[in-house]
Amino acid sequence: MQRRAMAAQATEEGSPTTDTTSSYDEAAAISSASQDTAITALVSKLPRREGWSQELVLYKNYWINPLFVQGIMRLQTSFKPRHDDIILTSNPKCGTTWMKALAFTITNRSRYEFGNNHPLLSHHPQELVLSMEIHHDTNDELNYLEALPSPRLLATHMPLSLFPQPSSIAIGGRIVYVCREPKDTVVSWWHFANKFGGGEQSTGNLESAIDTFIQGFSPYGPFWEHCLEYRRQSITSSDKILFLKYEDMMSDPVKHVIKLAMFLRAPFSTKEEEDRVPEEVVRLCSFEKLSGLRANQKGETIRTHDVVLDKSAFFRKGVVGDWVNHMSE
Ligand code: PAP
Repeated sequence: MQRRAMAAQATEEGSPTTDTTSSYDEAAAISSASQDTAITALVSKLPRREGWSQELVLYKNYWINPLFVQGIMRLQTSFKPRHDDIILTSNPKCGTTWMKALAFTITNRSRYEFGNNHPLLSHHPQELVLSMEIHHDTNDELNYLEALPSPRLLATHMPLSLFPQPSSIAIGGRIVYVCREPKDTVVSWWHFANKFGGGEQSTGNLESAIDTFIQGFSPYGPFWEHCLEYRRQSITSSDKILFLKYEDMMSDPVKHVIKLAMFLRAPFSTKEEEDRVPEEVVRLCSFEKLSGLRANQKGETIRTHDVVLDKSAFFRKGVVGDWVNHMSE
């Protein structure tokens, strides 16, 4: 509840072609009373595969944790997009935590100064911006999304093709997508999965993880299809989708923070730029700053059901090209 309250407070200011299931249409037709049971039943019929630390099901051509598919189905039946929604998206391990911190800080900078009381100093970025398909277990709990004041700052790993209809961007909302070098992404995932999945015993070695990742079998994979859905749409609708790369952001964070603020309709004024506010945002949200905070080192972030993650698991190295260090493994 604390996460939700915090998020609410903060917001006050190549595509897959083969359809493997008709679950979306079926889910849409289910009455809300029986929705939770029906959704569980639908997900139980999806093709399953083991190989990562978590079992994944194939839903509309994407391999996703079954609990998150349930969340997506609930969104598809119940989510009400708003014209001013901001949705942060990415493949997992591509920079979500960083983007949550940046977007939160930029859009709330008139509300929170960069001093000791800034929420980022006491709250994990994952608590400040909620992941749409992850932080709820039943349809009723989706009501918290409805309760958030506008403009809402939300996040998801959903592919664009799975967005609830009408899609947020169709009615004026905006999406920020972060893409990352897949070799660094799979290395990041593998370390992350080892942490919460019982080590290499359940995850397998890095080589086998890379093999399955390349085959398209990874959480929210296939990786490139996920990226390309957003990339293509960002080219035709650049006012609705901002497509960023983790490596570009790392090489010139200030430039990208200015660009991000512009896209989020919260541009920095000349005075703010003179006062080096963009640099302040970069500093506050940097890996070095965030990973060193007690709020991000101690304790657990409860995701959903019995999956519990250490807060520190979201901060490992935060560098470009770490895959090179794993080539001999
Ligand atoms: P998620 O998909 O589970 O939300 P996400 O935040 O997208 O995870 O990715 C985590 C990666 O971002 C980690 O990369 P690494 O394993 O290669 O180190 C993490 O270290 C990195 N990361 C977290 N915060 C920052 C930050 N402020 N700046 C740069 N990279 C960061």
